[in-house]
Amino acid sequence: MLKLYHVPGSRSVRVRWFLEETGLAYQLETMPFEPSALQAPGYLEKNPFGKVPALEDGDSVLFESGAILEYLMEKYGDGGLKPETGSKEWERYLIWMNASESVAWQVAVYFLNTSLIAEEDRSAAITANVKSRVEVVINGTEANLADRQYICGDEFTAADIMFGYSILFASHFDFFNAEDHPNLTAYFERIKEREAFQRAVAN
Ligand SMILES: N[C@@H](CCC(=O)N[C@@H](CS)C(=O)NCC(=O)O)C(=O)O
Repeated sequence: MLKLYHVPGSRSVRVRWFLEETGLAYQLETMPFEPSALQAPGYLEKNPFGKVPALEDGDSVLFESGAILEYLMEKYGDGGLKPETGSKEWERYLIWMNASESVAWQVAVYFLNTSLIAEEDRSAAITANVKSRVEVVINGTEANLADRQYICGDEFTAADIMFGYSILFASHFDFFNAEDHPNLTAYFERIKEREAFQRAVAN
């Protein structure tokens, strides 16, 4: 059976969400968000970066949330979560799958510099700089959602799992609101209504 190494609330939520959407059977190995667990030699054999998620499938071990989703779709069928190759939706799928861990993840630098590191080590210049960059990404997402229900089109796809988790993370900060970002706010509500999402974020 598939075994997912998981820290509640972390990026392993993406894999759990995918597994819940598709109904693939899995076993959850819940770990503490601590270097003693994530950098333990036994776990570094599964994810050499010392991060979650990792997924065990027999003698295969995968890491990187996007790679795991692609692996599961290729190996076990996509569960209708991948647009048809060559379609406009597929073009957006490729873009937003990748944007989820690149431009959208600049929010993490903001989090680091406003919460995680000691106050005396924080830089107002870095905070202001990254904030303005994240705002451009948020506005670009708002525009993308102007004429579609989901990130690639009117169907929910794995790109909504990847990007939806990035938006979940961004929602903990003051980056978007219903007045200035009605499309993104409605999208986020639509995502949160999904039962598979709700099961994935349950601890
Ligand atoms: N690009 C990786 C990022 C994985 C990642 O950074 N996971 C975080 C939790 S959201 C983690 O395990 N951090 C532990 C640490 O950095 O010590 C993915 O998408 O799987």
